[in-house]
Amino acid sequence: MENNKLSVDQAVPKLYQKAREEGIVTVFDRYEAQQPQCGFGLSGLCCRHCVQGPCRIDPFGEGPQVGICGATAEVIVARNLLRQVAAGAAAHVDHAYDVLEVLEKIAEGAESYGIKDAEKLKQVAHTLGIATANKTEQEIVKEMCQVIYFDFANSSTAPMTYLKANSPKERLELWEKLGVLPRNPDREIREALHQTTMGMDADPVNLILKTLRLGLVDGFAGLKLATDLQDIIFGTPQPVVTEANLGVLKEDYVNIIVHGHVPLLSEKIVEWSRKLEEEAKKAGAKGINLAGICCTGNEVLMRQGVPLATNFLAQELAIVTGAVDLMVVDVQCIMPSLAEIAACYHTRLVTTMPIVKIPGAEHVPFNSETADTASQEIVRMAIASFQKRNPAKVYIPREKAKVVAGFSVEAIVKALAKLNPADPLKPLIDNIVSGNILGVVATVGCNNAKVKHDWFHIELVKELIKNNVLVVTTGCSAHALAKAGLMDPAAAELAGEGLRTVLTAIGTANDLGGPLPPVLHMGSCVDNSRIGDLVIAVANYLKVSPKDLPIAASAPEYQHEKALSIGTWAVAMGIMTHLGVIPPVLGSPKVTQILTQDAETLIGGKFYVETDPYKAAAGMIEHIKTKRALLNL
Ligand code: NFS
Ligand code: SF4
Repeated sequence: MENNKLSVDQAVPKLYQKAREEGIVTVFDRYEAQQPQCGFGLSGLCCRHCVQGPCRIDPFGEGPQVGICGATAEVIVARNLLRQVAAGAAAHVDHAYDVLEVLEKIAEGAESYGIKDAEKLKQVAHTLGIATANKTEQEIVKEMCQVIYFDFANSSTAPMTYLKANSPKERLELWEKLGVLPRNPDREIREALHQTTMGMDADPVNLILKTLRLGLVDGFAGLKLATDLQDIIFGTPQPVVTEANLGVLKEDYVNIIVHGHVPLLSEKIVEWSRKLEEEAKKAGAKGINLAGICCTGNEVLMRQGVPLATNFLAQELAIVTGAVDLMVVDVQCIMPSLAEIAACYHTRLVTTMPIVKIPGAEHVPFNSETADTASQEIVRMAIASFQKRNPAKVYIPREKAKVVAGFSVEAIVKALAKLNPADPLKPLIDNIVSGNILGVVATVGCNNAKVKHDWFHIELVKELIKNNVLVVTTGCSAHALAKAGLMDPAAAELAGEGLRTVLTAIGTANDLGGPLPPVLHMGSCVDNSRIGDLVIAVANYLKVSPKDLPIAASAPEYQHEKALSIGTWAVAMGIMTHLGVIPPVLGSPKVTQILTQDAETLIGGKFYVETDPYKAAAGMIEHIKTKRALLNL
């Protein structure tokens, strides 16, 4: 691929060039090798749900219009989408469940983890209706685990407790009316797989309603549950100052990269990297330097100030620097190609989870029992690896940007309280009402090899902030914006005048000596629940539904099934959700129409597909203005 088409991140073409010279194939090359991609797959018109298939529907009406069993384009597309959303939800729920199991172990007295945020523990307990007075932390945790486990064991038709406890009444009533209230999350995922097997549901509308239900499973049993429990165990993020991009790697330090998603692993690697610093010095390094890739990078950035190395699409290039002594991974978004690339350098790739093994990587089993011993072992492996580094192969790009991050809802409220201690949300609302802030857009999700790396995220966001739209962000979108310098308070100068005034007022009230950055980093992809919490808080404050707010969400460069399930949750919440990559549904005009049009009347939110960042920004701004007008703003 031509160097200037790869990425707007300047570290990428340099490392890509290095990879080429060293004969290493990366995601960019493999993407080219896949061209042209199959039109049936792109439009969602291929079914492999039984072995009579694969069946394909001809979108141009000349070839077959039904599969061998008689399934139509509408059915095949709707079934495929439901399966993707169910898979995304499964990933997040499994993540949350892993954290839940550790929380239970803490209550039983396990010592590898503890409770860092007792306030959050109490707050979550209250939300679940658990009294906390005169109870020890362990007692509260035990009760909380019981309530949450009940959701996973529930065999009745009662809706999920965790969802009921955390949703606005108006939404609950609507979801009930539409029949999309999820019961036991595991059962919903199982049922979605069943419903989409051969000879099952042939009603696209029924399939889409189930998709919405799986979106709610994702939002509450996945995102919200994971974030809440992680905050309890590891602390709720507060503002941190750090840096982003591969320039954070250090030549004379042991460089360890954490990659994956669940902070159970990455937090322990942070802890042991700090504790074993002396051993690294004895081995000839100046110390241990940690950096993160993908969402676990966001987790340790938000709570520990660990710098971001890079995001999804450049994960291989981190290794191509030749300066990474060890990369340790847990689950999700880990390219299998990493092992082959690591083998070209001294880099050790370490897998840790029973469900993620990669031939060529070393495997160190990590769980709540082995957490400390395994982490020590991994950090020591990195120190040993440092001594084998080949300086001739090292190239660390200089690119890096200053990042101010750590904006949990709690941190945002705390910052706003400096302006109005009695009523912290009021300054935010007042500025929305006055038009200083036109509205709020959340940019989330991944990189996708189909899109010039980081380009859509950055162009879209620059356009939004210029028009006084406050941007909150998570996931690999947050990485992109961080690397582009948009989380540096200095970037406030790119914001429109109204937005800049607000950012400066909040920054000054908080003694920051300048404005807040125009883009607020709210965390990992599961932390999209923080955005959900903020939306609900503002809606409750104004006594309206989330669907009435001047807001939108966007996944400009998404690739993962998780992004589809998150997007479905956002739509179910009533939020217009932009997709910058065309989802595989265009093969069904009916499904496309429901998702992009009818959904709005049904539930208040809809998908908005636009592959041009400037048009997408304009579309979202127009949407925001419409919502403002409806609120008489
Ligand atoms: Ni979200 Fe995170 Fe990145 Fe996409 Fe992957 S890391 S959970 S899925 S690629 S944002
Ligand atoms: Fe073909 Fe129907 Fe089997 Fe799908 S389920 S592969 S459409 S026969």
